Amino acid sequence: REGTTTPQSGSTSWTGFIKSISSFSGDLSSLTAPPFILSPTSLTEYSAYWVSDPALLVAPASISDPEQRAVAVLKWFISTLKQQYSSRNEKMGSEKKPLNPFLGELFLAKWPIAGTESALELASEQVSHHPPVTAYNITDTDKTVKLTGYNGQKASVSKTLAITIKQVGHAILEFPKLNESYLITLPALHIEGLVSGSPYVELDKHTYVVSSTGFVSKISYSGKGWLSGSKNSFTANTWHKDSPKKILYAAEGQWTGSFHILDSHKKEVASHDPATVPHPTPVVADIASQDPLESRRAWQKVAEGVKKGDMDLVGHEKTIIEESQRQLRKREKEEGREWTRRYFDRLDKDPVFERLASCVGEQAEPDKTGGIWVAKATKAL
Ligand code: HCR
Repeated sequence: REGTTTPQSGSTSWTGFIKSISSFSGDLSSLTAPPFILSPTSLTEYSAYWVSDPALLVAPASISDPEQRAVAVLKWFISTLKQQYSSRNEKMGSEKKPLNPFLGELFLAKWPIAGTESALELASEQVSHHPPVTAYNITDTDKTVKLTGYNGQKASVSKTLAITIKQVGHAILEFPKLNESYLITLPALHIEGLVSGSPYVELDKHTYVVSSTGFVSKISYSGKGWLSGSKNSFTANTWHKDSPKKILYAAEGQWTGSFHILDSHKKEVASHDPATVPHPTPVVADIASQDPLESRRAWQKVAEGVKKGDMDLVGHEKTIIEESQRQLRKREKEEGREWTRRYFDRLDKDPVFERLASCVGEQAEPDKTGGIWVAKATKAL
């Protein structure tokens, strides 16, 4: 059983939802989901999932050997997958449809780093509404680590009514004091369990984690097949770009569970057990003191409606937000200007991405995300 939320079978809302999936247009926000699979959380908050444990994200910065740093980055990356892709199942019983962020929406959060005076700070911003694109920048007070990226989704529906999602965008992890950067490509995914009313995410294809020092990791994903395989499975291999056939490290397991990274002699060099590491919740300002563009403040009444299952309130409050967004866009058009993004700049090409992506034959798709989004150099969080 994948989740605990089951629709009353045959209920009108469920039937309507299945119909809405079959006539799906490719825009996830157009899916009319029944109240029990609506989330009170906006997609801008999902950027926080990159920090499942602050210590794991900053750990590579204090490792002196580049090869061992690449292993620590691989460990950190795999450890984030559980939060990113299965935390709604664990907290709310099934995957939920997040609130669709408006242009300029912000989610600002912090995490203290245990044992230090430093903290990780996140600025997540909706940089495009059509197509929907969220950008994020996470950095620590001491500027030893910086993770910046953006993502949009291209969705389609299969004949078996699974929603297939290609993520567009990427993340760049930098250790500025070491002058080292990593490209992280994003996995594809699909939503299973829709017909049975317990949706959950399964990852597809692969992720590359490519270091400027030449180490490349490929994480390949698979799920439970008809005859074999386990849900949420992965295998990972690491090599150096100059000797692609020589596998230096390997790992396999379930990204929702514990895993071990082994060297070529099958000796364990790193391991992770999500049950034994803390998952501190990010510190977010009180709603009353938040900027009006901050997610929890802007969506407060909609979120109340979702939690109470009061769809009239949800509809009414959503219309207020949508109408005010329409007015803003109208005024911008009349004045011949566009919305100013607070934390991100748009590029046509990013040389850091180009250099790292060439090692694995990846290409940016700026036409699908309204550009390539990078953190503004001067903007303090
Ligand atoms: C696909 C998804 C929205 C996008 C979410 C993303 C890809 C956003 C960026 C994060 O870094 C990682 C991430 C994690 C989520 O797993 C993924 C969401 C899962 C479901 C949601 C769909 C829009 C929900 C469809 C609604 C179903 C339940 C009917």
